[in-house]
This record gives sequence, C-alpha cells and structure tokens, in this order.
Amino acid sequence: MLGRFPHLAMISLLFTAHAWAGDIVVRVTTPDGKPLSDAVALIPAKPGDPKPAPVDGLRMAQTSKQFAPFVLVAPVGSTVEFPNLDKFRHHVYSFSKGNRFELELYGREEKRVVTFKTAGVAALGCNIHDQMVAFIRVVDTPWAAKSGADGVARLTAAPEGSQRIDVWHPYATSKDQTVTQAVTVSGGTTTVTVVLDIVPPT
Ligand SMILES: [Cu+2]
Repeated sequence: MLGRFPHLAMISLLFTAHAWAGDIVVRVTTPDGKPLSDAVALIPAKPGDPKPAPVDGLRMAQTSKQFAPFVLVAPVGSTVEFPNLDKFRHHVYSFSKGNRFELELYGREEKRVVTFKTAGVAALGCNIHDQMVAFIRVVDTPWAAKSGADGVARLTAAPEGSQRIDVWHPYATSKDQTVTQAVTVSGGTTTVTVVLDIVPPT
C-alpha cells in the first residue's frame, strides 16, 4: 500500500520527526572541570515557540542575612514570594531594567510578593545588608533550567533538530555572562558540556 503511495510514507515520517522531542542534559563546569551550580541553561525563545507557563509562589527567602536561593529561574509573569525568615528587617530591591521593584523594610514572618514581567536578569540587593546578593533569571522560553550542585541542568522535551543553548551565570566572565553552544537534539537524551569561567566579586 505504501509502495503505491510513497508520499504517504514521507508525510508520516515528517510528522513523526516533528512530534519527537529530546531531553538535553547540560553539564556545566568551570575550566578545571569542577561542576558549576547556579548556572541557567536555556534555549532562547524563537517566534512561534510556545510560551512558558507562569508559576505562582516561587520563593526567594531571606535567611541569616542571605538570600536563598542564590539564583532563581522564573518564567515571565511568575510571582515570587519574598519571605523574611530572620528576626530583623530587610529592605529588598532590584534596579534591573524591566524588573525594578522595592520592598520597604519588612520584618519576620512578613511576606511580600512581586510579579516579574520582563525577560532578563533581576539583580537583587538589600538596603540594610550589603552582602545580600541574589539573581532572578526571568525567562520567556519553556526550556530553561538551573544547574544543581552536580553542575547538571536538564532541559526536557526540547524540540528536535539543531538548537542553540545559552548558559548564563551571574559571575561568568564571558559577554553577557553567557556562553553559547550548539547542540543537535534527536530524541532520547543528548548530553552537552559547557564550560564557564567564573570570577566572583571581591
Ligand atoms: Cu537585609
């Protein structure tokens, strides 16, 4: 039957190929091969890509005069809670373009919520405690993930074919704190290693 209608077989193959998606395991390391945590791997959004679903109730806590986590990934339109777990007050702000906000002095067990509407980086600080630094990477792609302590970030159900992956870390020395790498996704799991040179501020 397919011999009589070879175009049907062709259509079927094309359809199957498009339905395929693959997972990408991004191993992020420093130049000496150590796993690098808190890096954000993403496939930049292209026209026609699905939008990421906003997430409600993401969390950026203040505890022991630090933010936790150090890096948070938030799809555009997500809300982030800023609970203060310390016994003293914090005054959290971001002056980053598109994601400016200021949470006036607030105390223990008080919670503030901010909606992040612009893709980019929101650098967080506290007016009271200079050492408090954290970053929210606001993304407009459904394929974004942060590397864990093992340096691995997983992008699931990425479209097959040739893809560009951007890996960002707030202290990377590369342009825009980003290293770009090409990867070919062909179903199953594809592993790629990305090296970032990091210089934390002194
Ligand atoms: Cu503070």
